[in-house]
Amino acid sequence: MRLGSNFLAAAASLAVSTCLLQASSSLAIATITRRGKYLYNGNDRFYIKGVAYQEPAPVAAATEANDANGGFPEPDSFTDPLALPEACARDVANFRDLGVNALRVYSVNASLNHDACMKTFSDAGMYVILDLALPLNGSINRAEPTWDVGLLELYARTIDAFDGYDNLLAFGIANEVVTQTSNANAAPFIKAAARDVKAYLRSKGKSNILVTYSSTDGASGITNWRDSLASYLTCGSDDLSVDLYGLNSYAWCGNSSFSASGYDTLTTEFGTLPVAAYLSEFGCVQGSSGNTRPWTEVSALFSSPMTNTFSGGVAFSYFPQDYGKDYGLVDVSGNSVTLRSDWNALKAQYANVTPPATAPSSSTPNFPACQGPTTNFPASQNLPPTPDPRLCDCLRNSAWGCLLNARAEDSPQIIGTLVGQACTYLDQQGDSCAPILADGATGTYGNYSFCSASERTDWAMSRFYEVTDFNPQSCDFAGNATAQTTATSVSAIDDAYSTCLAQYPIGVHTPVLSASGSSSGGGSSSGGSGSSGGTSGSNSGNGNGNSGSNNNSNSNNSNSSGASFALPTLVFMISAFICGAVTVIA
Ligand SMILES: *[C@@H]1O[C@H](CO)[C@@H](O)[C@H](O)[C@H]1NC(C)=O
Ligand SMILES: *[C@@H]1O[C@H](CO)[C@@H](O)[C@H](O)[C@H]1NC(C)=O
Ligand SMILES: *[C@@H]1O[C@H](CO)[C@@H](O)[C@H](O)[C@H]1NC(C)=O
Ligand SMILES: *[C@@H]1O[C@H](CO)[C@@H](O)[C@H](O)[C@H]1NC(C)=O
Ligand SMILES: *[C@@H]1O[C@H](CO)[C@@H](O)[C@H](O)[C@H]1NC(C)=O
Ligand SMILES: *[C@@H]1O[C@H](CO)[C@@H](O)[C@H](O)[C@H]1NC(C)=O
Ligand SMILES: CC(=O)N[C@H]1CO[C@H](CO)[C@@H](O)[C@@H]1O
Repeated sequence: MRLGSNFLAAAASLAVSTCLLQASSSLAIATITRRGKYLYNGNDRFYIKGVAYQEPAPVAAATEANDANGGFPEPDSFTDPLALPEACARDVANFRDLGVNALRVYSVNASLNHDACMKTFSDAGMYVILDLALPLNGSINRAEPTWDVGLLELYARTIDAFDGYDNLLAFGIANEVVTQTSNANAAPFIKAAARDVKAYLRSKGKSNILVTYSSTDGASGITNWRDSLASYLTCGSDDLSVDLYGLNSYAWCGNSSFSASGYDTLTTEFGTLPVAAYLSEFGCVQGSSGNTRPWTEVSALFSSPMTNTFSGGVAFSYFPQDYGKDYGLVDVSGNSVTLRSDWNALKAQYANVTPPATAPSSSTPNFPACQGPTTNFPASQNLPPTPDPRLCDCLRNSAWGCLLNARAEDSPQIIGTLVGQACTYLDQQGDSCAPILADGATGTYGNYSFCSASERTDWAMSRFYEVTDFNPQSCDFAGNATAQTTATSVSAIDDAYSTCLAQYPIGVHTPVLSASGSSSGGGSSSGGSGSSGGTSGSNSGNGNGNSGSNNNSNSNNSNSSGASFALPTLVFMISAFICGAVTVIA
């Protein structure tokens, strides 16, 4: 277990930290830091030599609306690979054989125990790059993007569960959310997530953990969205930028070359990024199976000039897939794992690389000023505020007079339908749902747009109830809602809004979770007036993907991960970490 120098500075952290009680007899794994464009282990550059590690879940059916939004077929469930100690023990021997130093994991369940797997991998010198999003409504929905209290609390719970592990290299805030110009309006929400996750990690004294985003690949050049997104998520200042920019790239197929694959252009274009970059997935499959991949991109990726821009990559994927192209490096039958023929090719390529240990120049680039929006990348530079569950709780308790019943609250479908209905009714009254709508293209964020999907529905129903003079029938919604005994007059409601907004001003701040540790959830809802059918986001799918997505509405969406930057390390090896130390210091 290592403690960074900033550990003692842990400011008031409201989260309960994970307790790691096992004494570690082995040498602690080194802390990796970012300085400028590069990652370091001490004074030597560090390269991610990774493999993706998540058993695929079945893909949910695609919808037309989803297709229209540039998404991918994605699973709607997941298996947490870091909560299966026997599988981790089985696989670590293979990872040693392959010569990797990092695993990319797409979805975990924060309430399970991860001590055994994380220690198994740490002892083997392997870092984990962990995406925070989950399938379905656990990720930023590219079709109806928000950065809301539900996602914030989901991410924070996962951070709390993992930030004590010494081999946790990076947290991913989203994977492949933006996939084309038409959903570039999701970018402000991704960047706000990076900003808030970084602030949260800082508040916990964990700013050594990197924050990363993984983008799908796209056409090159500033007139396309690929480079614009990379610039967008790394401009402005360190506080706003991801630390590690991931690109899922399948451009090098078979025995391609640096120039034929377009990696030459990529290396030049991403060369201007002020932070570290890596290929968060690579391993093009031609035909239906990955079995014949020569993995010749590895030698290019780990040598100059690519090393001037990139710090390694993650081969996709350990586990086989039973849909689409099969990117698996192994076959699994029951508990037994068989290596496929391209395993040896990847192993030989990984064994052969000797990337430069020193950086090409000692200069640390400044964060460039942000530019845009542009026609090809219509994302506002105005970011949404930090979701504040305390404000939403306060309003729910005192200002909103018509609330969803418990059963409706648990159903993303009902929530989606009802918010659509309520917004239509409000439109008919000459009112509007603007306070719960967020628009990343114009940079307009309603005051309550960061509340959870169910709370946004509560707002809409309550507003309708209010503008129809508290007519009991206005708060029925086919038996899905109940009028409250508070907030029964316009003046009481106005007072409650004033009080809550004064107590919890809307803006950018270190995230604070709700006292209960979990917001009243709710799938993401459609929110738009007149629209119906709620849903929410999905998750990581990369076109071959691993993480989840959502089925009942328009998503085609994905998620990702995040990380923060590095401090020069002061590593203390401590044989036992006293559970609760973080909380005590806080
Ligand atoms: C997803 O949608 C399809 C078609 O609309 C449906 O058949 C399927 O049951 C849905 N899956 C889930 C998990 O809701
Ligand atoms: C996480 O695991 C708990 C305990 O097994 C389970 O109740 C919960 O549904 C799981 N959450 C997710 C998102 O899978
Ligand atoms: C790549 O080149 C090697 C060596 O020339 C050859 O054996 C292999 O078949 C080629 N693979 C592909 C996919 O073209
Ligand atoms: C709640 O709303 C849904 C969706 O509009 C509707 O199907 C259902 O009948 C309503 N009432 C109850 C009690 O579920
Ligand atoms: C939004 O909240 C701010 C305070 O943070 C307040 O000044 C403003 O009037 C609110 N806007 C609306 C439309 O309620
Ligand atoms: C997803 O929806 C469920 C059901 O409404 C809710 O309990 C959960 O909190 C939501 N998750 C997020 C991250 O918003
Ligand atoms: C479910 C799904 O894959 N949908 C689509 C998402 O968008 C891309 C690009 O428009 C389509 O090719 C996918 O079929």
